[in-house]
Formats: sequence, structure tokens, C-alpha cells
Amino acid sequence: MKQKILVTGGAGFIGGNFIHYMVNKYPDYFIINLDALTYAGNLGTCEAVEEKSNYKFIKGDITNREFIFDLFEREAFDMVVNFAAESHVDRSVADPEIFIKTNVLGTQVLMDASRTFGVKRYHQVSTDEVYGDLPLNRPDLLFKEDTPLHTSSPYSASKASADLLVLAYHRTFGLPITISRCSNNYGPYHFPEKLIPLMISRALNDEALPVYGNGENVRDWLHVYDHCTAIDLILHKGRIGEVYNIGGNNERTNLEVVQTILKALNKPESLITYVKDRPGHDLRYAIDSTKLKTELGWEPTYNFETGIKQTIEWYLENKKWWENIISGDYKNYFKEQYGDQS
Ligand code: NAD
Ligand code: TDX
Repeated sequence: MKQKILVTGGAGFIGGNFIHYMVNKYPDYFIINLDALTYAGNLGTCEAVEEKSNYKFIKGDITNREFIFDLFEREAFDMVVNFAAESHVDRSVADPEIFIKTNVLGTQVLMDASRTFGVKRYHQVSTDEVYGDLPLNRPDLLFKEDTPLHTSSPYSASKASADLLVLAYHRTFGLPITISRCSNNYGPYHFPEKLIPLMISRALNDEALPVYGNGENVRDWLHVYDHCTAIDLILHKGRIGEVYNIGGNNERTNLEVVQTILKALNKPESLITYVKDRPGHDLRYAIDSTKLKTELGWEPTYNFETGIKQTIEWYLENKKWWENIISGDYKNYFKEQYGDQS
């Protein structure tokens, strides 16, 4: 059946990959990409699908209620997938307010419009960070869907607040929702303020690689393509009202990740520079995706070795995309965030 799907935040990293995936996989669906084009949004990310007849870009802010209500009335969406967010933990430490506005109030506006105009599925893209962190010495512990929410940063608190609101809209108003909570994504079009693209782009320029603390914090890496296949399955087969975890089963310390990148690029480990730790830095994330695998049959196609190889190749072949970003406003952010430390 034909579907008209609103994808918010589609000029960002994961939303952009999801737009590519959906536009190509479902030629008879109509995909609308709504993005405010903040510092993290980049229309270059969607260039390859720009001319497709089943795709349209609209510039707009999810917190603008009047604009969003007009848009929903005009377009009569069947489904909404909300990726739009402020997504960088360090920025939330520097300035929490925009995180509450976009991530919490923006979600509420989208859900109010979804209720009013009878959207058949509202999907919220959330994160494993809502569960807080796990100890480094308990590899047996993983986040499950019923792990209590327990957040550390203004970013994760804003995402958890949004999740609670989404669940409340389901229970109170019967809004047909699903939520996915995934681990750290990596892959093409990842903004170079995040660990993996930051390290690749700086190593290629022979610049110092700022590792927070002792580099022993652990993240579970999920290739963005596998995240897209999971959301596709949840949208089409997931049960209304349910939360699904999506994880890569690829736990690595930050130091291991940086060393892997240096080795692949044939660059020296002397580029690694230890800098002051992130305040409130979560120790370890690890996701149990059993529910998604057993209920919906999801399996990731990448492991960390194949995924990081593909990602590094993409950054080598698409220098123009990230060099444009690095040479712009982002330069000032880097100076403020890292100062003279690197
Ligand atoms: P991103 O920062 O790369 O992209 C966010 C996009 O949202 C940008 O294009 C930006 O312009 C847009 N946006 C921001 N505020 C907006 C607003 N008010 N109205 C409309 N558009 C707005 O983020 P990402 O890494 O692609 O993350 C996408 C989603 O996935 C987020 O909800 C994030 O919390 C979640 N998530 C990300 C990861 C990860 O590893 N990157 C992991 C788990 C969950
Ligand atoms: O310069 C750095 N040095 C460093 O050591 C940066 C930017 C990060 N780090 C460390 C901090 C983390 O332990 O690397 C790890 C990964 O950091 P980020 O790339 O900032 O990701 P993280 O904080 O784990 O959050 C990401 O995953 C969950 C996304 O940015 C979130 O949007 C998502 O919800």
C-alpha cells in the first residue's frame, strides 16, 4: 500500500541515511524530508535523491506549531518518523536549553499534529543513553527495553523526557506510536564532531586526536545502514505502543576505536592526545536487541570490522562533503570545545 511518510531531521546523519534507504527501497511511497537545517543539517547529504519523484525537501522547524499544523493538514501523512533533534552530548553540556526545546517540545508538537490529523504511525527515534550507563567490569549486563530510565547528560535527559511523553500520548490519547532506542551509530554522512568522523578527518589531516579521560569508556557501535533496516521493520511490523532496542553487539573502548582508525589510515599513535574528560561521562553502553531479532527477524549486516572499513573508505572518497563542514562555522565550535588541549 502507498504511504506518505514524514521524515524529520533528514538532512542530518541518520535521518539522511534513512531518506536514501526509503526513497530507493519504496519507489511507490512518498517521502517528505522536513529539516530546520541547523548547524548539523546539510542538504548535500540528500543530493543523490534530490531529483527522485517520490521525494521532497521542506525547510522548517518542528517546534513551530502553526507551521507544523499547516503542513500536516496539507500533506495528510500516513506515518511520521522523528529523527530531528539536537544530538551532541558535549553541546548539551555547554547549552542545555535548545535540547529541551527541540527534543522535548518539538516531539510534543509533532505528536499533537499527528493526533489532530490522524497519522497512523508516529515513530520516535530514541537512544540507548536514556538507560544511563553500565559498569565497565560487568560485561554480563545489557540494556533491555524495561531497564529503568536513568540519564546523565542534558541530552539524554531530553531524549528520555521525550520518550516518556510519547508513551503518555499512547496511553492517554491512543496515539499509535513506536519507539526505537539504538546504540552509537557510525557510517557515511556522520557529522565530524562525533568520535568516529572526528578521528578520521583529523587523522587524515595529521592533527591531534582528542581522547577524553583515559579512553576506556565503552560504546556499542551500530552501522547506520543496520539502524535503517531496523526502523523499516518496526514501521511495517512493529507492535503499536512498543519500545524496540537496536544494538550492534560491537562493544569497543574509545581507545580501541581510535587505534583501529589510525591503523587503517597508516597513521602513528603519537597523534592520540588525552584531554580533560567529559563531565558526567557515561562509562559503558551495551544493548540487548533480542526483542527486535526474535519478534521482527532483524539481523545486522555489518560487524565493526566490515563497517569501519566501509566508513573510512566513504570518508576518503567524499572529502568534499566533510571538508566543507570543517572549514565553516564548525571551526569555532572546535576551538571552544577543545581550547588549547589538542
Ligand atoms: P544529527 O545531529 O546529525 O541530525 C539532526 C538533524 O535534525 C539535523 O539535520 C538538524 O538540522 C535537524 N534539526 C535539529 N533541530 C531541528 C528542528 N527544531 N526542526 C527540524 N529539524 C531539526 O543527529 P543524528 O546523529 O542523525 O541523530 C538522529 C536521531 O537519532 C536523534 O534523535 C538522536 O537523538 C538519535 N540517535 C542518534 C545516535 C547516534 O549515534 N548518532 C544514536 C542513538 C540515537
Ligand atoms: O573528541 C571526542 N573524544 C572522545 O573521547 C569526542 C567527540 C568523543 N569522545 C568519546 C566520548 C564518548 O565516550 O567518544 C565516545 C563517543 O562520543 P560521541 O561520538 O560524542 O557519542 P556519544 O556521546 O556516545 O553519543 C552518541 O551516541 C548516542 C550520539 O552522539 C548520540 O546522539 C546518541 O544518542
